[in-house]
Amino acid sequence: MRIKKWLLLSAACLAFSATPTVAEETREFSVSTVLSEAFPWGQAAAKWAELVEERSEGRITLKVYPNAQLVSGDQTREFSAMRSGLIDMAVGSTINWSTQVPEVNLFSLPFLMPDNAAVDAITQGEAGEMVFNAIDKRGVVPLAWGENGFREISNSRGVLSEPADLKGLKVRVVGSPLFLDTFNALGANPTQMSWTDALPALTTGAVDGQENPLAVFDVARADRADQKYLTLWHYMNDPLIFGVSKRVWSTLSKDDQSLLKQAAIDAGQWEIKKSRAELEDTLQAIRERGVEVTELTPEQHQAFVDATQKVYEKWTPRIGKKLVDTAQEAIKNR
Ligand code: X2X
Repeated sequence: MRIKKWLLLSAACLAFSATPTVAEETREFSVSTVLSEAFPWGQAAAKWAELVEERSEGRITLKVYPNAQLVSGDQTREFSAMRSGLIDMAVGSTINWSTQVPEVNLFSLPFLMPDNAAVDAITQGEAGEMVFNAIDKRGVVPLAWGENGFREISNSRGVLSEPADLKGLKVRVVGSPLFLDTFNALGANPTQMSWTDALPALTTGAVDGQENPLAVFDVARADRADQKYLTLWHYMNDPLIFGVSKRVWSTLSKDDQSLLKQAAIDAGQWEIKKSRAELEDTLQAIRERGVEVTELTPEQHQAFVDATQKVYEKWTPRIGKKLVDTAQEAIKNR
């Protein structure tokens, strides 16, 4: 009897050791995005999934859920959902994560980054590392940068070329408090709402304007939602971050962690390059649809910069003075 039991037990052990180890198991993870594959943002996530599938030889599948559907459209809850393990991974905007990670408000400081080189000086340098550390401390492992792009303002009312033109303008902004301060400083009347509600609100005229990168304006056909006037003021850039919930990360082997990270870096670089390269054509397409595009003179630009300075006074302590200084220094030396 004893021997029989022993034999059974060893057979069970053998069977157990013959099952695949964690590293060899096939696994599927959810990846949240706000915008679908019709937009560069969704394409960044799709590329990540494609590279991971290829490099893991089908062992790891990233299933992309666009339109913030895993948080019922409430994009500002994406980060906390990832932290709590409800979402495994995300390619997310710094704007949408800013309520949980105050440091990423850095990128929303008005007119901080004048050009792509300024964006890269932050993300590829010490300031970028500080931002990644802040994200990591809050339960998400940041792997790589992508880009939603410079956000430009559009509206249905008329040409915007100086702060006075924004007076009383009802502008849809994302649900991040810094945006209220920026648009209040400009005399506008900002309203927070999720992206899902933005187009209907523009279409019905509940709001007059919105701000988003050109690619988003173009693909979402904001011109059909009465957005006839577009001002290229480049007031902020909206980077994307590829992130993984720590709960998931800790279950991965070192090799799989590196595989995911390298694939995210490659997908991010691919998407940033592609988005920037497409910008001219996108602008052309928008113009051809009859949208009146306004470019600012240096003086007009400066008037917007001056009008929004108090946002820095309020937000620099919240973001962290050292981080803001480091970013500004990097921009100066770019
Ligand atoms: O809601 C927006 O404006 C969008 C799609 O750009 C973001 O998620 C930040």
